[in-house]
Amino acid sequence: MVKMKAVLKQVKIVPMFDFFKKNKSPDPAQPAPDTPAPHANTAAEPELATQPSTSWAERLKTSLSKTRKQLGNQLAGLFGGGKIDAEVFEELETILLTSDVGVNATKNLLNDIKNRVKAQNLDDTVQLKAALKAALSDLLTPLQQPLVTTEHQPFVIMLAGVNGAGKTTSIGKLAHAFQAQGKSVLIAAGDTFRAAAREQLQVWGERNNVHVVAQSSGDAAAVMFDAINSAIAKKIDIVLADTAGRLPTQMHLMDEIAKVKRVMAKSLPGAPHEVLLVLDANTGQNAVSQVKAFDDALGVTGLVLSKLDGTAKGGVIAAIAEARPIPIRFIGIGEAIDDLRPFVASEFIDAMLD
Ligand SMILES: Nc1nc2c(ncn2[C@@H]2O[C@H](COP(=O)(O)OP(=O)(O)O)[C@@H](O)[C@H]2O)c(=O)[nH]1
Ligand SMILES: [Mg+2]
Repeated sequence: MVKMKAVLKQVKIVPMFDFFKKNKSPDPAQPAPDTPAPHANTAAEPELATQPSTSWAERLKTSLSKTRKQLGNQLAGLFGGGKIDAEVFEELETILLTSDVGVNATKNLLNDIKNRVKAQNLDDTVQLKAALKAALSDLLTPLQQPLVTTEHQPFVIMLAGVNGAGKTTSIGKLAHAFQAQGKSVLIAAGDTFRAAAREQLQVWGERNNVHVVAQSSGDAAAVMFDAINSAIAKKIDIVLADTAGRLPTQMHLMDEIAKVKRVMAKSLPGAPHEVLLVLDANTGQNAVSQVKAFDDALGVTGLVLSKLDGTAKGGVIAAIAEARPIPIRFIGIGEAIDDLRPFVASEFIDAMLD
């Protein structure tokens, strides 16, 4: 509870339209541009996806400082100059493995780097950093596919994840961002396991002019049904559906969330249009098992990697990309309302390594 309150407090102090720089002062007479477009280099591509603001890049860097210490500093030692030999690769392997990159991603990144060393005739370790960055870029850039919400109205986004992953916080941040783009938002308080969670969302919604559909009955499927029908009637642009946290090992709960998803489709064919899995970066390799389990149960279409601030385990992003290359829609680097942004691979790699 304290957590959502933290977000609530931030609503007052954080500049309202800081989330997507492009929409700092939306003109109601002019339709606001949509969330980042899917294809790079198109006219519709919002500035944020390709031209991250300096301040955000700096904040990302600050947030990833623990990961950078874990990964970047060790690599700086290794890439300090000298002959590239088997020992260097062995040391690189150890650094990647101890930085949560995971066994498979480490193996593939090493192969990729070795190929680059051969193809480009690299002989000094100072040249390895660029090779590693290029290999990481090949792995992560395909996952840079910002969420597009214009194709459906309402566009229904379901959030899933284990307890404490950052679902409700992310919903607050997303509601704020969509509103800043001039979109109407409705929240479905589908975490019916905790009454306090529902009430907190309702209070937050009232203060921020976001309609919150909740039910005291404790039936998440009924909440979704109500929420989607209300969104259709009110011509709402975005529905953000919160769900109760669950462990992938609790099969009955995984079945239940799959049922919640099916009810959405019955209320509105095609819904949910996006199934966002929220992952706490602190969980390291465990995040990989979560992606697999939730994807198998729900068909995850996008990821939110939260809490990158304060964790040394940011390297897990590579392990996730290797295990299930699902688009990383957003990354979260703090509890403030504007601490969630679309994922930009190059920016992320720079923040991890430089
Ligand atoms: N530092 C940090 N904390 C976060 C972030 N996202 C969420 N949190 C915190 O994580 C805790 C759990 O978040 P919550 O949204 O309630 O998780 P839920 O159970 O998945 O709904 C709260 O204390 C949040 O403030 C983030 O990006 N960075
Ligand atoms: Mg929650």
